[in-house]
Amino acid sequence: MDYLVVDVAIVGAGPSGMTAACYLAEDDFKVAVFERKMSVGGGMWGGGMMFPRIVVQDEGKEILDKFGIRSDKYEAGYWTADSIESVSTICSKTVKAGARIFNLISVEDVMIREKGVVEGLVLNWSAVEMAKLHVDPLTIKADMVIDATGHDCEVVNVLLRKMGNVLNTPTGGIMGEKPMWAEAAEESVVNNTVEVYPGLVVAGMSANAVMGSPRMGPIFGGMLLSGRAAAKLIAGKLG
Ligand code: 48H
Repeated sequence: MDYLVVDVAIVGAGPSGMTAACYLAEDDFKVAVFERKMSVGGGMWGGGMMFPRIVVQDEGKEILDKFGIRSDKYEAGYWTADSIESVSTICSKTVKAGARIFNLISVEDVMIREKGVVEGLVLNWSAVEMAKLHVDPLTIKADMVIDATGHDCEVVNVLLRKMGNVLNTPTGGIMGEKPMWAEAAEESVVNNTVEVYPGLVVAGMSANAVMGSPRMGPIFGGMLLSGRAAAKLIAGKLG
């Protein structure tokens, strides 16, 4: 009941979603994160090909340091960190900063009314979704929403299904994720962290999928930097 109206609603508790949540909560915004799975962390637990290490570049290390995650220098410009320590620490700091994470909740739709902007989310239990039960959902209201759902950019997908090609992209639609190119992808993911539709910001892999940029494998610095960029953009808008 306390989270039916929030400042920012974030879909997906992967690295980009939790990082955005942490920065926004530290700035005293009321933040709810909705995560379909039982566990938070998205694709970060598995590191690179299930070796439990993530790689970050110098800029990404700033965020590891902020969270207090230990890292080792691999070579000039690149650092590695334990993926389990990374997820568990980011989660702990995010919750302690005041963000509320709701796991086992799936976002199935957006709320758009007279103003024509995204002003909330439509939620259901993940168990209902998995069992394909015909159970009507509930809504929550948010000043801003972040799609941090990873490769599938699910919130943007549902928006397009309902509203047509209305995005702030060259075609108005989803440009589609491009093949692996780590260096380019890491740079573009921060630039792609934008408001793609009024009230809806994309972050993390969702940003690269929507804006037509490559993937980057186990380099996770961009996910953290994109989460921070989304928080900064929203803090600037909401004041
Ligand atoms: C509730 C949902 C819904 C929904 C999805 O995939 P993630 O880890 O996302 P990012 O963008 O923070 O990080 C991406 C990274 O893990 C990755 O995949 C990389 C770097 N890949 C590079 C490459 O080359 O492959 O987390 C997204 C989270 C997950 O936990 C989902 O369960 C959750 O979002 N989610 N939650 N409602 N409709 N859709």
